[in-house]
Amino acid sequence: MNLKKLLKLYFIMGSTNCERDPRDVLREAIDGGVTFFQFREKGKGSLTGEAKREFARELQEICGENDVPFIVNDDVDLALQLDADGVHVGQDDEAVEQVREKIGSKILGVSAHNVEEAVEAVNKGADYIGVGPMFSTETKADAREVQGPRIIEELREAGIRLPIVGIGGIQASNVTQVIKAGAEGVSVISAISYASDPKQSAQEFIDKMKES
Ligand code: 3NM
Repeated sequence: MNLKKLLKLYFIMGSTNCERDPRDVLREAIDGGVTFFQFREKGKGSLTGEAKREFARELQEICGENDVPFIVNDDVDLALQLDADGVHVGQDDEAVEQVREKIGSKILGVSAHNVEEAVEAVNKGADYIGVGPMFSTETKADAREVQGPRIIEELREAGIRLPIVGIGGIQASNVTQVIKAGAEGVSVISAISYASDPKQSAQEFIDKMKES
């Protein structure tokens, strides 16, 4: 498995991120070229307990049918129950080394917002780093100040070699800036989940990234 290649177009979604049936949105997004998927069930009105688990299972199945890795945000127990391909944690979630111990060789992604956090994530066993917000976003209520793609250049200059994905406010129109700054790929929620045509939106991302 080539993680760098798989991280190219990393779609993230939960039930509160779309207006249509999320299963259809995911299928269409994968048809358009999504290479990696994170189940992120967060925010007001999100599912919990068995309903969350069942929903996750359905999305996992769609990913499995299409050879797209299925990653669970935050919920390590759910990832283990479902035998997901990996887990993504933020700075306020469970400690990285503890998560690594629990998930063994599964993929481990960590959100970082500066060089210090990124170096620590690398040292504690992350497989890739999510860095943001690249641009202004309304999807994450507690997102930090916009950093811009420059932060990715800084991480590369600081010697971080791990795969990096940019996140936050990324659209087909600004994706090349993130790739040019040194990211392997981009993580996207709303530009795909709310698109009237998620397949076309994903295709646009792929086309733009081919040009950069
Ligand atoms: N994390 P959209 S920004 C989940 O900066 C998330 O770490 C961020 O959603 C960070 O693509 C963000 O709709 C939201 O802007 C990304």
